[in-house]
Amino acid sequence: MSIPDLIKKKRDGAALSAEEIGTFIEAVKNKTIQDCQTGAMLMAIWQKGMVAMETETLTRAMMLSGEVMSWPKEWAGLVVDKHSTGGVGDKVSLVLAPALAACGCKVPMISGRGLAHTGGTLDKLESIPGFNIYQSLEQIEKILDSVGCCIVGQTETLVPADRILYTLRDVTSTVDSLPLITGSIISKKGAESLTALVLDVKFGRAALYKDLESAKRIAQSLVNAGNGLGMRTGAVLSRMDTVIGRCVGNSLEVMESLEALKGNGPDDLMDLVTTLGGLLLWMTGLTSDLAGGRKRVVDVVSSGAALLKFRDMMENQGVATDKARSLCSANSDYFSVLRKAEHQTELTTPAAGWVVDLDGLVLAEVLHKLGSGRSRAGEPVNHSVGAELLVSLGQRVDKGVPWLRLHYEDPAPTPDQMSRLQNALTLETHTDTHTQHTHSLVQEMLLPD
Ligand code: IUR
Repeated sequence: MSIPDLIKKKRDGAALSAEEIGTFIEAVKNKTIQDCQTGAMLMAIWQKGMVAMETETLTRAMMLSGEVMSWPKEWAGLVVDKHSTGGVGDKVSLVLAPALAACGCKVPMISGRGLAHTGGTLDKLESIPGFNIYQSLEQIEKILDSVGCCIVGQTETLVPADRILYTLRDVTSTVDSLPLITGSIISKKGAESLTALVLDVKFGRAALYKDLESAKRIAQSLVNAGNGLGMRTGAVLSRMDTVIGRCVGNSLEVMESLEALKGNGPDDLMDLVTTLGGLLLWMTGLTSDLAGGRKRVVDVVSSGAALLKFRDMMENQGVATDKARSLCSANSDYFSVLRKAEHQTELTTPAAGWVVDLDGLVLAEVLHKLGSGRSRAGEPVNHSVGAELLVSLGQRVDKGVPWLRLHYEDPAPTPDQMSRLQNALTLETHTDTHTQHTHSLVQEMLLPD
């Protein structure tokens, strides 16, 4: 079938066969299709959608457009990864990858950069001087062999069709399509030849998906495609309204992750890490149930084994030994290695009361404007810009106590930005009506059949 006929078929709402999807992806990869035709096909898919089998076929065809990793046979059953749809203060990967390596898994974690208000794991790691996220497939295998985990950027040879399609989705308003998002995310995970994959699909005001229902729809589509490609795939639906942990901003989040690996992680962060890690350990069969998986993750953090994996990963990815060791030492002076912003200022509580809300989206948007994130791919970020929450949800506070420490450089926050930040805090001043807020982020899970 010709490309115009394929576009017409999808435009008219029919399901494309495996052969037809193969023809389309092959043409994208070989650049024998015009961009306007690809754009038209993307719009047809956006409008008419795809049934589960078509989505799976699209995902497989995209995966096969480039190199598919192959691992030593002794690693069979051990290769795992996770994907998050993006959050504020989401440093889960920095704790989870070394923890899973300490449990005996192989974790070729391919991560992304921050865009708009959400942070990116690669930007966080690049705030560590010397950390090199660019590693070849050979180097990835070498690091996995000696350490067990690495966190790297997308390599040129994996899923070339996604790079082309993503660029065109961006300029044709077709990013937010269930089958196209599924194909993009799962094809890249499939090319890692994983045994098991866990997805952290976030919902809430600071997430891509604002409500649980839409998050569940995408989670189910991702889980179906992942399992269809032969990876044991599960998903966790987690709340994203406030901040995960206490720090937002690249250097500050690395510092908080190191504290977590030293056993001092905030409860909400550790709950996510142990749930996602526990699920993966269970799906690989390394533990017989989720509770056992969670416990293994808790144990490797408590024993310091996960911290050592993080140290070894840093050293294998270019960080000087003295710097890596200094960051991992007890009572580390983090800012002797990580860059501290030139200025700090504290915001104080306007009244006494209970902390009932901290708006993570407002915080992230202001920090983004102050340079912690980027608006266009390729822009530099200021790793030192960020904020530390000095209070927790549910905490009783007096009037005039510091609740947020802002780290900034140039530009300095404007009066309007300072007032937006102040309004991110909601206090309940009628103490007799106060009810204790629980803060568990995990709402639901989708497990493989
Ligand atoms: N991340 C991806 O890798 N692909 C997508 O389409 C989206 C996020 I949205």
